[in-house]
Amino acid sequence: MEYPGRSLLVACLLASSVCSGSLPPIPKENLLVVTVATGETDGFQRFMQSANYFNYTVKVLGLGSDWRGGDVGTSIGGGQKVRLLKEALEVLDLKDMVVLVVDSYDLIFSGGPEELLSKFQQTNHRVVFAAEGLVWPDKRLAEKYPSVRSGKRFLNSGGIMGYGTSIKEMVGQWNLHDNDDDQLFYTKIYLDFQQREGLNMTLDHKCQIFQNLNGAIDEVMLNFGTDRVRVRNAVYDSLPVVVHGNRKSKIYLNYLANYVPNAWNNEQACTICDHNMLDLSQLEAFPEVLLGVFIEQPSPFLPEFFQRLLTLDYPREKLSLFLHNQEVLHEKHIEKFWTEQRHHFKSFKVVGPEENLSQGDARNMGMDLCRKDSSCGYYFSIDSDVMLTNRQTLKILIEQNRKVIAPLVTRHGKLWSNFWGSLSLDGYYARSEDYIDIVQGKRIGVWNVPFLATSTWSRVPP
Ligand SMILES: *[C@@H]1O[C@H](CO)[C@@H](O)[C@H](O)[C@H]1NC(C)=O
Ligand SMILES: *[C@@H]1O[C@H](CO)[C@@H](O)[C@H](O)[C@H]1NC(C)=O
Ligand SMILES: *[C@@H]1O[C@H](CO)[C@@H](O)[C@H](O)[C@H]1NC(C)=O
Ligand SMILES: [Mn+2]
Repeated sequence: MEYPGRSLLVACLLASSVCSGSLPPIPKENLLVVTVATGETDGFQRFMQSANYFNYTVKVLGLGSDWRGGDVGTSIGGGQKVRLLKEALEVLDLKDMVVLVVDSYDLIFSGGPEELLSKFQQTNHRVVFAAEGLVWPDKRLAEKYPSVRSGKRFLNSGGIMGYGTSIKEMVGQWNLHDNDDDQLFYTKIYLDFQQREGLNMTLDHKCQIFQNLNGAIDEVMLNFGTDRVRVRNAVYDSLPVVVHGNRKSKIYLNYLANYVPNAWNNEQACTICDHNMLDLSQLEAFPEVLLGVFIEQPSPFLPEFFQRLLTLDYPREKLSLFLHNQEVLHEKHIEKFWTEQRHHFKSFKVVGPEENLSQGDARNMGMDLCRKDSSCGYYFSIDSDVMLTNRQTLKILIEQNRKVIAPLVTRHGKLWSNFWGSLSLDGYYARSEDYIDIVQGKRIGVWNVPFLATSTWSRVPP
């Protein structure tokens, strides 16, 4: 049944500032999105994909220049971002403009410009920063922060939104070095009462606009719609527009970005999986693949496991094998396999239990073999308790044309079972923080490997 006022009600829900009767909405054309990216990393492409989906216009600063802002993933730095922003704003006409400044390697959009502008207006401040529950980089500043009754207390500079003239005034104060810390710079301004009032600054304490994921993973969930997926903060009952994998939450952002904003939906399943595929038939030769096989525990049906491995549809002379066996009881199976099959592979290396290698060292050794061999195009890691049920697995994986595909690393709390990737020079596997380096900024697709069945792996949706 239709009733009068229904459509007005819907419009009010979408942009409640219109309904509060206070201010006219800010036109979309007045929004300027700015980010700094020195290279078009996978993370950057993911950011742009989400921006394009919502028709954001993004101004990218610094492309092609050298990064001199330090290693922001693990230590302080990032000042170069502020310098480039300051330089850019100096020459722009900012009258009536609203500027959104965001990171791009570790950030995606989950909502569109109208919603963003409306939520910004509702803050009733001229400058709004993202907020987080953990203070960084200087813990000693924690007590200087104004206390909040509920919500996140500390500033995060991965997301800043404000009227252009105010943002310009704020970053105009920058006179530090490129490797000084951007977040510390903004924090000091915010903690200065005069400046905070003068610039009319606030933090987005309840994640209406910005969701920082570090320390907040338990607060967020995915909301599946018919054609879109959103991140919802269940603590503040909000639908943040910007989602940021700050600090150690980058893997979790990778996981969310497997769905948000429309990478996966209930109707079409994965909508981006067939983007940028590789056509194997167009290659002159099949690339070489190193298979890393890990027998880290007694495994029933090991001979059957080997049989399945041999049925892989791939030119045998392009396959090398690295096998780590931790179990004395399996030595006879491996001996037989090795005797019968080693000549059919390009190379075949076994590391047995007598080497007393830890699991992590063994996995690193497998990857290193590939990394140090320039003819090794891809690395495929499989555990002996995994059943390979599709003979085309290698070909399909190569056709996906992704840097890293790992079905299990995206599962919270469960880091490792199978791993596939054409290795770049920047990643090592270890069950430590190094692990983040492997996947940082790279796309991981659970959907990419629907043909690997393991005892522990389950498919989307989560
Ligand atoms: C973006 O713009 C295109 C073309 O104008 C339009 O078809 C599409 O619906 C817009 N997307 C969103 C999310 O508004
Ligand atoms: C910020 O400015 C708005 C008007 O633009 C005003 O209503 C509000 O009270 C100001 N907030 C603070 C904290 O000064
Ligand atoms: C194997 O390594 C572990 C830990 O590195 C050590 O405790 C153990 O004694 C070693 N065993 C043998 C047989 O060398
Ligand atoms: Mn960031």
